[in-house]
Amino acid sequence: MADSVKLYGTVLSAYVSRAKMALNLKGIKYENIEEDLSNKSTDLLKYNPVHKKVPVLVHNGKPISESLVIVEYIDDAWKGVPILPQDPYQRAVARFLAKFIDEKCVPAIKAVGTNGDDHQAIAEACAQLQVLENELKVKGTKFFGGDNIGLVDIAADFIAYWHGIREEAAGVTFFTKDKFPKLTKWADDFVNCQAVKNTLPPREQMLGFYMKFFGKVNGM
Ligand SMILES: N[C@@H](CCC(=O)N[C@@H](CS)C(=O)NCC(=O)O)C(=O)O
Repeated sequence: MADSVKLYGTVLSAYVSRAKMALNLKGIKYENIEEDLSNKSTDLLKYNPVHKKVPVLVHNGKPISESLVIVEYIDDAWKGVPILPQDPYQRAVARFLAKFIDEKCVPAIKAVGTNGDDHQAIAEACAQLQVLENELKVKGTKFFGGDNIGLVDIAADFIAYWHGIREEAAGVTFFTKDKFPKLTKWADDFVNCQAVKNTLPPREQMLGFYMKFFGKVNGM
């Protein structure tokens, strides 16, 4: 019997796109179920009762939550292009960086434009982005995963696509080619990958969301 693969998500979410990228890399067909987060479905609440968040992947009736756990699950459950390195040490390094992105880097970036002291917030965000810039410099590869995208690239999807649109809406720019030559080049290459392109929300829709978020749009 064919596998049943369902993904509960929302189109604007960078977390959900991570799961879609991993599914694309493995060439897995899946049913995309769009959730209304202001009125969560009984399925979502049943499948992710702890966090009640998307994405949730349901594989043959079994739910998996948390985007990075989902990406690793997809890599374990399906053959094909590997998403994590095979070497145990390199796997640990990839997991470390993915965790760093979620716990330090992206929160620092998201603090820009929302906190009072932007100067301080920008300095902190740049310090965290510099860690990734240095990582690419030392590796000397196109992607964090080498020649092809892997766990760290997928984990950093927000930096590659969402962040630039957020900067435009907030009217604050610090992720520039001058400051981050490797990371900005990586971002361009990443969003142009076949497995990534069709998982990204339409730019105008995303911009509209952030304009509203930053209070730049009246009556929305
Ligand atoms: N750590 C989670 C974060 C997922 C997350 O924050 N999802 C958001 C959408 S972008 C959500 O479902 N929010 C609903 C809520 O907070 O009630 C992951 O990596 O999957």
